[in-house]
Amino acid sequence: SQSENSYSTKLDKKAFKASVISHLHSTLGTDENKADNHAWFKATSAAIQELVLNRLRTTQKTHYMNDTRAVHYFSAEFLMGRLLSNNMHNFGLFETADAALKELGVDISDVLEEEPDMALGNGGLGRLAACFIDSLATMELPAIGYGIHYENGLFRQEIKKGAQIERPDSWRDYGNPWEICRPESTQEVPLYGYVETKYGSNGNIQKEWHPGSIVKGVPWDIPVVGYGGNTVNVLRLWQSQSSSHFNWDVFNAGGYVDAQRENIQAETISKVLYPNDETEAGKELRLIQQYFFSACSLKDIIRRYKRAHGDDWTRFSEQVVIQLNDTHPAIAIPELMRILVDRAELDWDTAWAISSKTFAYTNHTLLPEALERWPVRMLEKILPRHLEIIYEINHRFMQELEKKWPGDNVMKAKLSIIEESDEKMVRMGNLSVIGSFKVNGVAQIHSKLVKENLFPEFDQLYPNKLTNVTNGVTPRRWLKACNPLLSALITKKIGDQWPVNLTQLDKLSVFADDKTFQNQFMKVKQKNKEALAKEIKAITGIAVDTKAIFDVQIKRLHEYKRQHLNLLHIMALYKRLLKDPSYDMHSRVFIFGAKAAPGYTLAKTIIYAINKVADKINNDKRINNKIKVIFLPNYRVSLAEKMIPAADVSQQISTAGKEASGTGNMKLALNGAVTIGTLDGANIEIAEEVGAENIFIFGKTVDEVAAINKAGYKPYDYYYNNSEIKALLDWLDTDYFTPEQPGALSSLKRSMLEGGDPYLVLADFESYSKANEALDKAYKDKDRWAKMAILNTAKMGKFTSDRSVQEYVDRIWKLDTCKV
Ligand code: 26Q
Repeated sequence: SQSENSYSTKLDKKAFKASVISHLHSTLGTDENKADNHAWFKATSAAIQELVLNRLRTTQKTHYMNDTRAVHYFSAEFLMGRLLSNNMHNFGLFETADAALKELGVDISDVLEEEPDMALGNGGLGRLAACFIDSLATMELPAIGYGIHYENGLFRQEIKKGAQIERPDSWRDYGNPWEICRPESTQEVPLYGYVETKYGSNGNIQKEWHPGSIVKGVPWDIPVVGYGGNTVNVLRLWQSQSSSHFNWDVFNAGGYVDAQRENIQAETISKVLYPNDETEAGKELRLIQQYFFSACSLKDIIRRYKRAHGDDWTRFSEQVVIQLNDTHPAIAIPELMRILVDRAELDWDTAWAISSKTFAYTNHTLLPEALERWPVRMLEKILPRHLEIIYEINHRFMQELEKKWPGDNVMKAKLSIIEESDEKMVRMGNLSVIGSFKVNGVAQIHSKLVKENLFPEFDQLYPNKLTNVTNGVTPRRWLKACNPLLSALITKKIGDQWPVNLTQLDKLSVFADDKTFQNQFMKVKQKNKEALAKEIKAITGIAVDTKAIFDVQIKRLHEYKRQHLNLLHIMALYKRLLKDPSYDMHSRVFIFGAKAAPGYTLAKTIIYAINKVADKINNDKRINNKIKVIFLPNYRVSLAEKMIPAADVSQQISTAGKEASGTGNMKLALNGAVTIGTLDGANIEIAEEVGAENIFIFGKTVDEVAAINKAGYKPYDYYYNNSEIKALLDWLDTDYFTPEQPGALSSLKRSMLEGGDPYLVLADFESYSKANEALDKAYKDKDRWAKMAILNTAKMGKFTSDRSVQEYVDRIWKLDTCKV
């Protein structure tokens, strides 16, 4: 109706004020005089949520009436961050809300700060899912995100005496204004038990799984508002609940997760997000989590499909496409087969034809330790019928291989879903490739390595299955909302369409040499640096010079990301300054944000090392404040939104071939930071876009890394042949940085010598040091730097998640837009 469609013009300042006050009274039970910032946050969110829910109803009605094909994005993680600011921006109501709250005597930024992050993800993979559902709604595509309603998201990080401490993240303590519980759509999930063989209605052998226990999945819906506010899709997150009539078996969680567990209950399943990214946990509870949300989501999809199509399965894969965000939900493949074969009593070939046209799989990593494998024994215990189905899938696949490569058992062993090791394992990557119609990597180089190194035989067998879709980020959150000053400047120059058509940023290129524009652009950067400096002061007590280079490395702590290479270089600069106080360098503030997996000892040592080196450098009067090192605790989406607009330099320094894509690299460059980075992941494509003059590339290439490893890498050669490297590593072995704890950093030195330096830190050190010198020189030339910064923003058009999603739509999902 007309009134429903005039959503964005419906609320002027006066009406918005009235709505907030009405919610303050009737939803919050308080009033203008008593309300604190949190009450204002709740009331403002409620006012916005009213509009959100109207559009949600209209969207769902429209999708239902049009019986649209939809993508179902299955992900164990959705790193949503805060929603209020984004939802206001997407409804075009941010300025209205700002002005309305001002008249009520309330500062909107204080209100926004009240919102806890939805930290239901570890890092890149989880945030990518959040960017994709933002783009899907913005592009008016029928889509639903399916995941887990973790009671505790990624742990809150505290730094005590330089070391990381994990604390639980309870993001719903004071209620969440966005989520809606849908008890009417509760699903039941079977677990454990045994399989019975019997005769089905048509006289064929049928299998029936008699579960040992059943848990309930209760869905919570989070509305996902598209830019412009027309389409509102949903993110459906499942919460586990015990179902009264079954007993709950004992299972182990272990470590950090163990500490969170109070009792052996069904509720445990959705209690906590596993904090290990890029490492396999192999824990029973993790597998149960994966099955729990996959099974709930599939049942939900099938219920919706049957409402429209009854028992006619022939159109299922025309209506439903399921994207697997890594192998975490891969158990959905045998689960769909189980439903089709055991429940719907379709024959195997018919079922497989449906299933293998339904799933597509995204690979996010090549690191062997991150490739999921589950013990056969564990599957047998928890999901006995699924194990049988996996064996059947594998058996038929082996027959297919025999036809293609007769007698080639080496090939069969390689491609088998079952790894015949001492403890037999199920390889979820192989299952995903076999069970999907498309498999994609997340940046060109990564997808090439997926084809050539990870799955070369699969690429031969299925020539068009493996493909690339380079990642992207949503410019609504990562420029418009987080960097209002730069956004306003850009809009003044090129109009207001860039948030939905990011390649228009290229129109800024013609102003890259324009002195006036350079001044305006760098003035915005300066203001953002001042805001971050204030934040740094408030959080750490440390004052930083905002004329210094703000150099930022923000990402999970992992050896392959090489925060320790950055640290070694900082120590080198410090040493050079101590040796020669006139050493020529522009002052620089090195800012880190990183969480380490709680069980990853070396990663925690690197955090400790950064903090200890920081203490020493920050308090050393001899170096005249030339260097400051800041470690901001509890890095998360909302902190990223404050750091990224203020960055001059973006550190993207992974060992070539190890970072699948990276997405922080895109966010930073979009906000005018210049990258110092290796030829890895999406850095390569960023370099292509901005040009070699506007990025500092260093280090061994993928091919060089392979050659070095083949020849046998000898880190000691670098140690003995480069006196600076030797001095730096030896420095870690003294008590200079940790007088109260001698030897605390020795393990870091050892990892790069006896440990074999698996990520080639020493091999890349000199090249990194040179690139840093070039960067320092470039920064001293103000005009040159301004031009570089502008061109970084101007050339980031490719990296909008709208482009990524459009590629998925064209080449994988085959969806039509549905105007609401
Ligand atoms: C697996 C098993 C058990 C417990 C946890 C996990 C687990 C959890 C999260 C394994 C991996 C992850 C996350 C991986 C991830 O974030 N990968 C990143 O994905 C980004 C989006 O594609 C890329 O840009 C990054 O390069 C990649 O590292």
